[in-house]
Amino acid sequence: MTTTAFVTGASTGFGAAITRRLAADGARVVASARRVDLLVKVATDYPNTVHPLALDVRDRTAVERAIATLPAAFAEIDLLVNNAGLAKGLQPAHDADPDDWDQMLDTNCRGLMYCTRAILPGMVARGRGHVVNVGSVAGTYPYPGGNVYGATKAFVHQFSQNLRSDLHGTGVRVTCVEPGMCGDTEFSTVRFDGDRERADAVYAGMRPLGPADIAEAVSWATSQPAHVNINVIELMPVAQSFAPFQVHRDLPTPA
Ligand code: NDP
Ligand code: 8X3
Repeated sequence: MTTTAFVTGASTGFGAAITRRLAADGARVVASARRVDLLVKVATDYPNTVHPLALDVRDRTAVERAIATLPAAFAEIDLLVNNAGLAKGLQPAHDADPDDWDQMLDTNCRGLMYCTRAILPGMVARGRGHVVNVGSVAGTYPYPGGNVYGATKAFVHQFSQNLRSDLHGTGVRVTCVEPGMCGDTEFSTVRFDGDRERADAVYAGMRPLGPADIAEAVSWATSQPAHVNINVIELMPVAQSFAPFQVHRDLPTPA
């Protein structure tokens, strides 16, 4: 049976790679994001297979309308990949811009909730389906300046686990994919408001993951036999690992 997938944030980065990979694997894919010109470029390579859809996931009414009015060939979604998201800024909480915080919450949490809520009923009614949420290592491991971004990804992790509980017995599967540093996307350029030099410096002198690695994880998790649920996939580049706790030492050194 042909899978019908709905991928958010499909215009660049992970979402474009996931769309291409799923289409190459034989799925029909609704590729959604705000920049429809970029979606059309992806769709051009997969005629009749990738359906470009202009959508801002923060707009609940638009999400509900878009799901309700999909062309018949794309209407019965078996696989939702909630990938749209962003980090904005790296300032400590006391200096951060509250508008950046709102945008991260609205996109990474609310947008993901809206798409899930709109698509799940069809999956439950058909007794099959798979929701893949894109979290991050930032949802588990804190780092300076990660404040709200990391918190939104902790939400994505826990929402995914709670979905599994709600969907118990329905046949619908849920996976949270939690990558570490990944290059060749717009992630850091967006985080630093278009400052390419600062964005490139994040990946200087190391080999990050690439979007194809994330697409591979999604393809693997969604191609397991129907009785297997991959709960969480956490992946990092070999060049990234853990640091010790930081310790602030401001007491006088004993003589
Ligand atoms: P990109 O910036 O390349 O991709 C983000 C995608 O989200 C774009 O397609 C963008 O499309 C879309 N998007 C942003 N806001 C909205 C919105 N309001 N409505 C609809 N689509 C939106 O970054 P990545 O591919 O790296 O990131 C994808 C996901 O992976 C994000 O959730 C990110 O947090 C997560 N992640 C990234 C990591 C990394 O190191 N790169 C590591 C771990 C997780 P458009 O602007 O056209 O709407
Ligand atoms: C992005 C991963 O480590 O850059 O979610 O915050 S990290």
